[in-house]
Amino acid sequence: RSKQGFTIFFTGLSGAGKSTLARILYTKFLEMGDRPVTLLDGDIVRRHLSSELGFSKEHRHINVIRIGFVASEITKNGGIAICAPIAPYERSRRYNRELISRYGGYIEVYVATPLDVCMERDRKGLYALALSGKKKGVTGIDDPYEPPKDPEVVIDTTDMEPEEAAQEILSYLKKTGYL
Ligand code: GGZ
Repeated sequence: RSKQGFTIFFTGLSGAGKSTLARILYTKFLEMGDRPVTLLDGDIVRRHLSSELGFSKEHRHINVIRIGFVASEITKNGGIAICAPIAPYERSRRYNRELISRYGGYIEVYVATPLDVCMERDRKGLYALALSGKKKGVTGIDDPYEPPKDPEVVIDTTDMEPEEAAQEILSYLKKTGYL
C-alpha cells in the first residue's frame, strides 16, 4: 500500500525557525523510510533554482511558485517535499496550495515567531543591516509579510524547543492520515 505524497510548506520571517524545523522533519521522514524526501530550503533554492532573482515583490512571487512547482511534482510522484521560504505573499501561497492539492497533501505551517524575537536572534545579521540602513527591503522591517489566513499548523518558536515544535507537525500529520 503506497501512501499519498504531501508537501510541508513553511512560511514565516527570517529567523522564525523554518530551516531548523525543516531539517528536523527531513531527518525524521528519512528515518521512516517509506517515501523519498526532498528539502527545498530558501537559501539552497535561491542558489540553485532562483539565482537570477532578487527580493522585489514580483521576484519573491516567482521564487515561491517555482518552489511550489517542484513540490507539486514531488507530491504527484508520492514523495514528501519540505519547503522553507519566507513566502511573504498570500497570492503565491494560494497559488501553490491550489496546485499541490491536486496531487496530494498541502500542509501550510506558519512559523509565527514574532519579529522582535527574530531580531533578537538575528543569526545572519540581516536585521542589523536593515536597521543600519545598509540593506533595504528586508521582510518585516521595510518589506511586507502577509500572515497566512488559514494555515494547517501555527507554531511560535519563542518558548519552544525545535524538537517539540516538530512533534506538533508530526501529530498533525498522523491525525490527518498522511503518516
Ligand atoms: C528577506 C532576505 C533579504 C530580504 C536576503 N528580505 O535568514 P536567511 O537570509 O537565510 O533567510 C532570508 C532569505 C529569504 O529568501 P527566501 O527565498 O526565503 O525569500 S522569499 O520567500 O521572500 O522569496 C535572508 C536572505 O534570503 N535575504 N535579502 N531583503 N530576506
